[in-house]
Amino acid sequence: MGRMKPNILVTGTPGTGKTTTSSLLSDATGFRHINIGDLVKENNLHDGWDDELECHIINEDLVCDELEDIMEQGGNIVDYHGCDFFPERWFDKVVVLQTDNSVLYDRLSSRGYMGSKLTNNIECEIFQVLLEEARSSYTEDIVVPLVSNCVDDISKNVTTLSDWIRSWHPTS
Ligand code: DAT
Repeated sequence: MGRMKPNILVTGTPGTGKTTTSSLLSDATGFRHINIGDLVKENNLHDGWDDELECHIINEDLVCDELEDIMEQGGNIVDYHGCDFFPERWFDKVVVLQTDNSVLYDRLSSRGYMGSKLTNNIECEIFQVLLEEARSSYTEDIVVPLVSNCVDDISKNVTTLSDWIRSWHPTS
């Protein structure tokens, strides 16, 4: 039997607002917010620390194993700055948040990002890496880019996605 509630993936370059948006969407819908970065840390689903990229080396197989049963139930909002290693069948919608470079630059700087970590992320946004990754990993009609430049955008996006969740029916 198919799931009775949809699963949504919220992806995008770090700083585009994935966690803020997912958390508010979770409040609005009662869906479970799964922050992959936190899950990896809490459950040790990694192969150590990458000094250069300053992040955990995520073990994608362990993450997918950990989430399989939960995703099967539906009702999940998954939040991660990558999207190409999840099983395609998990998601009914893939949201790619996008932020203007200058706005993103300020956000990441105030988060303490500097040097190559800062420029790598800005380049990731300029070259629309996550949008490309989403489009090559999922069917085109479920991938939606959403602008996330200001607080108003967050509210709009949460409303759009809550409406979509409410109108979703198990199909097929
Ligand atoms: P992400 O999870 O994509 O890394 P975040 O939700 O942690 O991003 O947001 C990073 C910071 O930027 C945080 O201080 C909230 C702020 N922010 C995010 N999206 C925003 C938006 N659309 N307008 C204003 N501030 C935003």
